[in-house]
Amino acid sequence: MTIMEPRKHGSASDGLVGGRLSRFEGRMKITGAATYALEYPVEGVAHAVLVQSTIAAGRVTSIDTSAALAAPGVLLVLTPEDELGLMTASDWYGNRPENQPYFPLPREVSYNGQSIAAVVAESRELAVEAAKLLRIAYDEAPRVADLYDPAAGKGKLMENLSAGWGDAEAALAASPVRIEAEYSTPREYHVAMEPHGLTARWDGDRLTVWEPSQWTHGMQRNYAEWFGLPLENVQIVSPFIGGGFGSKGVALAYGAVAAAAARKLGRPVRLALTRPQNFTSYGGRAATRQTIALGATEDGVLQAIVHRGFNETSTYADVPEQTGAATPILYKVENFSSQSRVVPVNVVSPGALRGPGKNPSAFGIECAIEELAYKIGMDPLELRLKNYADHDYQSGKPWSTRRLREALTEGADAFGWSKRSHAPRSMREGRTLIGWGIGCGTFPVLRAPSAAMIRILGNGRVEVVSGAIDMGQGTYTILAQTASEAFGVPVEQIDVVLGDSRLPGSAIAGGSMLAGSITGAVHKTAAAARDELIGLALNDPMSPFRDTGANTLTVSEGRISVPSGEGLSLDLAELMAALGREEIEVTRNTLPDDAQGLTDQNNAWSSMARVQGPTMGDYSMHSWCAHFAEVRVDEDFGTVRVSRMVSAFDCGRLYNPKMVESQWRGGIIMGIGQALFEEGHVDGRNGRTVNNNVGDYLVPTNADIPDLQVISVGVPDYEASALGGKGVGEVGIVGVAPAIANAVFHATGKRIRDLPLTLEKLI
Ligand code: MCN
Ligand code: MOS
Repeated sequence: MTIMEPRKHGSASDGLVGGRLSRFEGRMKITGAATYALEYPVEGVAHAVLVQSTIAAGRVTSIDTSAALAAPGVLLVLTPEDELGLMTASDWYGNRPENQPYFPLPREVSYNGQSIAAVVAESRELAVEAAKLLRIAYDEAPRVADLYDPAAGKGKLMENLSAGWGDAEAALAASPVRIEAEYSTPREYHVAMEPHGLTARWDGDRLTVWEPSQWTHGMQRNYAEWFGLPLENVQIVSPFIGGGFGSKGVALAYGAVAAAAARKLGRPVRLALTRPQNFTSYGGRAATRQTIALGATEDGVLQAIVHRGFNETSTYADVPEQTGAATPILYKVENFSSQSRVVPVNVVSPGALRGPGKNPSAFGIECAIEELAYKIGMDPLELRLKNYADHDYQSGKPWSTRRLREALTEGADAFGWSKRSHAPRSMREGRTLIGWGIGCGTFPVLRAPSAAMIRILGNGRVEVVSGAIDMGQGTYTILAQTASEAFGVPVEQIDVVLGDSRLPGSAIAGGSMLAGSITGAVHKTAAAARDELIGLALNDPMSPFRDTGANTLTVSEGRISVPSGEGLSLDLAELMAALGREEIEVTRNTLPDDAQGLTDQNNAWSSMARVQGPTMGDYSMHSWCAHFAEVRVDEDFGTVRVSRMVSAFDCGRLYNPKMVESQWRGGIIMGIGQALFEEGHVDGRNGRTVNNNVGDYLVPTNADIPDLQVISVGVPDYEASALGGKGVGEVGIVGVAPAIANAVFHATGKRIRDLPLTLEKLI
């Protein structure tokens, strides 16, 4: 458990909700003072390394472990032969198959790079050396390489992800103007700075896991179910995380291997994935293909959208990357049809990567809408405004708040869009072609229950305590601000304790739902703690306020006072001393009244079962954005530089605009990477990810990133969350790639429909 003490920057109001308080764990992270999962000093720790399959499909027929076992310092070798005694855990929604054993090192090989063995030794180096001595024999089977492999077929229709209204096919056929094209995105990876790994230690039948986690309570459940333990016997410790981007939301096979090895050995085990293993031990964003057909009138009124999407998935799980997620809600359209299919190929199961679904979906529809604009000779901004959706045509519900019009118009003003000349290749400086493009983005508001604890200590400090996590997005900081405001205590007097599954339950830091959820819980708890303190001050026989005759008190700037301002006033430490109290502890949660009895045990926050989607209520609730991109393309070499971006967002109220601007910029930077560089290359001979390292899998560097201007056009949305904010963490990436692809078309006249926009596609 790490206690974070906020330090104040700038003005006094910076410490309240809406203030620009700086991330107070940032300094610890960049100076090395923050302890990451693999750095915990754990006595007697042994080191495990994974051995991964070199074929993409088939079976392990034998593993000769004799040489490895005889190597110096080797303690244990695990192979598919070993019965680890694990059971399959629940899925995200808390559904658990009965009596289904779990094999984290399976004999059946479903992809190249699948873990099939592990070697544990006294040091990591000894384990690495011994692992090379394993003799593995396979029975290889034919593999399906990717979405384009003829053997892949058309996949499986995901009925629940398909949508339709009106008569899209007929309306399309009757439309005077039509466009139809296929858009595709490659395999993309999270590449969080901190690689995955863990340290696992058993104390009798209690398991402690130091592992970076976006969801301590969810992962606690994973481990408990694998090992058949009561939830309270498992502790996940994760106070600092070097980025997750969706990859650290669930416990993964390597975690089961490390914990099982620790149990077998009776010794703590540390397992650090190599960077290449981070490309196959969990999945990134699935490759997608989608066709979009738009029908419109000659003056640009959309008549129909027909969307057909495919994404690759593994051969053992149907994981959707929903290319039809943004398509139905960005524009007003009376006739709509969308179908999504998953296509099994020999790859690790894809995962959630910042803006799952919405991201590739926006790439399709936002490119298509500009293709339509050029076809009818209309400004793409005007076309978007002309087809503005006044409500959600999919659910039929009104928007809670939707300031996408403001995002488009204010973004356009800040960008100088009116100076654009419409024709492709019409803006240049010498041999540099200049292009401008727009991409809109959206991300749903997800709501989940959370709990929090407030502790008032004898020394007058106030602790905010939650099992929620901070992977860099600012949870520590906004919770200090929330408690400061609700309690009436300056932010410097508040400590925030996060990142441990023993602490009160919290929503996942995923789906951009944590901030709205956990600020609601802390706000409620801090207000309750303040009321409890006032109650004690008024009623406790030892309280000096008993003599004042006051029937109410105020708490402000950390002082509790009679309201007149002239009577008795004590600071928290003085009051706690007078009351003879060491500590006052208040816990609350945001479960509805009829569900207050729920706990971890029955899925209050350790599964997604109680997460509410964007239309589970009277309104349709989403964050929105509009990106304006300027690119410069070298006419001779085809190199693309993003030279300027302006992005305007509606994310409701901002709890901390400084954090939010960083979140938006972070998303935009990832979007620039997606547009220009990112692509998992697979060796056609064996299905291996070739560029499985940060040297070859290109992500943007500082030199690739221009000035990024971000603008907030949101208004508080109290349908979306208790404090009026909508999700921030993911919407920033959504719409960036199409804005850049559209700008590249404007610059060059070449329409590239498959990401990334590399130079060989342009020359
Ligand atoms: N915030 C705010 N006002 C709001 C909403 C959010 O001030 N109305 C700020 C807060 O600082 C909050 C942050 O934005 O901590 C993100 O809030 P939210 O949108 O609720 O997202 P989560 O806290 O649930 O974080 C997860 C989200 C996701 S899903 C991915 S993926 C992602 C992202 O956050 N991964 C990240 N941002 C990341 N940022 C960093 N540094 N590292 C990652 O791995
Ligand atoms: Mo974010 S991809 O939902 O962790």
